[in-house]
Amino acid sequence: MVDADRDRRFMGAALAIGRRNLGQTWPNPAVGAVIVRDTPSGPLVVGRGWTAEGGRPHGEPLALAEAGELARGATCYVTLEPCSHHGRTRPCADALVAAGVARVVSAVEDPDPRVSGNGHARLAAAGIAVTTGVCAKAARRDHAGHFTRVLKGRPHVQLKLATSADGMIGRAGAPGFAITGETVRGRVHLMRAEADAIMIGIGTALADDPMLTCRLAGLERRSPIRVVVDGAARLPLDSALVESIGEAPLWLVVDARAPADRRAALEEAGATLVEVPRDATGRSDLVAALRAIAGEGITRLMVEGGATLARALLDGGLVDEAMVFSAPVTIGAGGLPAFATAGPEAIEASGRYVLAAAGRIGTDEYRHWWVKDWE
Ligand code: AOF
Ligand code: ZN
Repeated sequence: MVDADRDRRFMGAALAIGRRNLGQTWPNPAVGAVIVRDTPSGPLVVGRGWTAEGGRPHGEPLALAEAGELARGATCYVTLEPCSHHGRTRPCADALVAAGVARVVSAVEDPDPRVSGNGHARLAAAGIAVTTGVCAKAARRDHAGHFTRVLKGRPHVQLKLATSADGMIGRAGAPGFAITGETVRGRVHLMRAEADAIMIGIGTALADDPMLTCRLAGLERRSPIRVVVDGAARLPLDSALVESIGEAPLWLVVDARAPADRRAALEEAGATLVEVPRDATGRSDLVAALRAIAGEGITRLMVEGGATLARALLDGGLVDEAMVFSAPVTIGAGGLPAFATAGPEAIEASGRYVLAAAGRIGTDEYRHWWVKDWE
């Protein structure tokens, strides 16, 4: 196998294990590291590590610990530039040097100003052979939360939409009306598990009374933080969201419209209030809301509805990724249109997105869009 093929193959393995803790490492990125030694019978993986829940330890020291002495002279494949700053632990670059690693293959430079090229430079200065940019596009997408938070001061926004054949996302007076099938439901819960937080508008909260937790067997602990844009603090105390606060935190984005007694009651029930200004239309300022949420450490935000919030985020150029499921059903009279004024074709028509993947999940089709910035 030529070296470039081999590098891509092991970086693929590092990317796959790095994704294991997506949604669990905020405010840090979910990084994967694989340590590979040459043996007479071919390359052998001697250590694997991925960023731990809560963001520490980082991936590299965990992989080095597993490799032990076998790391000496080996190659480390890592999905993000090893850090060079002194946090609570020593920099990963220094740990790689101390372990005697001969070569480091890294996917992409870390945009964090504390690192940003210094990690690679530190390795090279210690005589380690450094190759960068292997599988960079895949790594940028996996670390889109980290990149967007560091570079834009807001979380990466992933919009999830499920529409009927006639472009509806629900039926008036039918709360929680399921458009897509059971297999898509599983995929959506997996997307929830890989998000740091999940956001909906108060209209959807009132109409559907959703819980927004991940209810896949074994992944219940991976429920994201639930965020409701609820400017006037209207969420009822007996809503499923408030009643399930013990399972996953609930944050409410409120503005000056929110009455003091409602704020106090919701806080008393365990919700966290995030106060933002109102925008020109009198609604909660979404840019400010995203900035505040990123300030709390959220890097990956999934948005599950409804049409008003989806439209506002799309119009604001704030959607980075969109997963659109379409079901072969027709809603007809009483249907709620996907974007209040337009269908998911608005994503395609905007010209801002590329189709990253499309296919079928169970009875439904999906189209997965990514903003062009990540090309
Ligand atoms: C790595 N490997 O697995 C991760 C990295 O607050 P600290 O000290 O944990 O540092 C957080 C920063 O470290 C974060 O902003 C990002 O730049 C980097 N994350 N780096 O070498 C890892 N998760
Ligand atoms: Zn590190």
